[in-house]
Amino acid sequence: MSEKKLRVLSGIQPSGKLTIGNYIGAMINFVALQREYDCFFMIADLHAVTVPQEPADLREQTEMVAALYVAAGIDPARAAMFVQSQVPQHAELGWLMTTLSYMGELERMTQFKDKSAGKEAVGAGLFVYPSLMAADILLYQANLVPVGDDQKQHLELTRDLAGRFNHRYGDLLTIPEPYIPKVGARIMSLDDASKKMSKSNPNAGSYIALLDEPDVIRKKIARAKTDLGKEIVYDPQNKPEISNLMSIYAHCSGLSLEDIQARYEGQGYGAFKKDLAEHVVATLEPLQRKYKDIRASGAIHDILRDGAEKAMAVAETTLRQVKDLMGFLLPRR
Ligand code: ATP
Ligand code: LTN
Repeated sequence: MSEKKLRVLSGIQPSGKLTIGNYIGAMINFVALQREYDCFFMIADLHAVTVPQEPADLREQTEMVAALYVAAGIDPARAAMFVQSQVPQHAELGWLMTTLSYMGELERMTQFKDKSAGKEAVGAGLFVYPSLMAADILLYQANLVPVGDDQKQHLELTRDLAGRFNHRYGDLLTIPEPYIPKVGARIMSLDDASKKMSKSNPNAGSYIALLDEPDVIRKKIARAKTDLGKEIVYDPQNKPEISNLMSIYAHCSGLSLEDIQARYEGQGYGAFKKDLAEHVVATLEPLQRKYKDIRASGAIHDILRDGAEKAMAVAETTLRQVKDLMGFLLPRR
């Protein structure tokens, strides 16, 4: 019996060097889901330009994210990998979703509040970012969206917009569910565990980039902030810094938080940090090797071309149905 596979869509912005937070919060799940779902993984370049990007950097970072997808284990034969701006239906449905969005609900988005705080000139793109993200998801009629915890609110808005569309114009759009990891959905900054680790943080010491050299990783972990005291216990409330390092440890070693706690009983932060650095280095080493091979092969361009073609076929079908229901005059075929 061949049942239709459920759909998955997600994306990462090429707005800097991908971090271990992107990896643990999102990419590991992309790789896990591709076996059972019909997957679309996007490089969200139209989202990245909601804050200024140097053109040469944007191009380089776009290729970098694509190669990291493959290096992390995304199989282009199973999952469509594509660049958002190469599938123009995103921009078009993005506009339609903007017209369906309310100012009030966009004003409540914490990502907008964080990214616009203290800025003199705030780009309008940053404000309507969630409407474009809704379009990304709804174009593919995605059932599941693997993301880190910080995107939960955007997913809620996507669900509201899909419901609003269906109510107003007819039942067309699939209401998506977020898919958020139980541990590691929110990896925090190494210099401040009250902020999420972010690739656009100007302090490179605050994140571990997936392509950081082993010695850089060792240094960053050695300098990572720790809490008062010296016990290795998982207690995000009272020991946020060490708890964050423990979740990274758990992901890179395969050990549970309890195992880690038991292993370092009676030992200080020094021994723990040394071992943590080696686990992170060992996790990233094969990924970095694969990354270099892929970049050197130049294969990424063909992969992205095929991915965009596959994505466009699905996206165009939905866009046409949306426009028809909304009353746009469609060209005769
Ligand atoms: P930026 O800081 O430039 O806004 P970012 O590092 O938050 O970017 P995104 O491209 O916005 O990265 O996010 C890609 C995916 O990685 C999303 O699913 C997001 O939830 C996830 N993610 C990002 N940072 C973390 C983190 N610190 N912990 C867990 N998941 C994360
Ligand atoms: N806003 C996301 C990136 C993103 C995305 C998407 C994620 C853009 N479009 C669609 C999931 C589905 C972020 O991680 N900041």
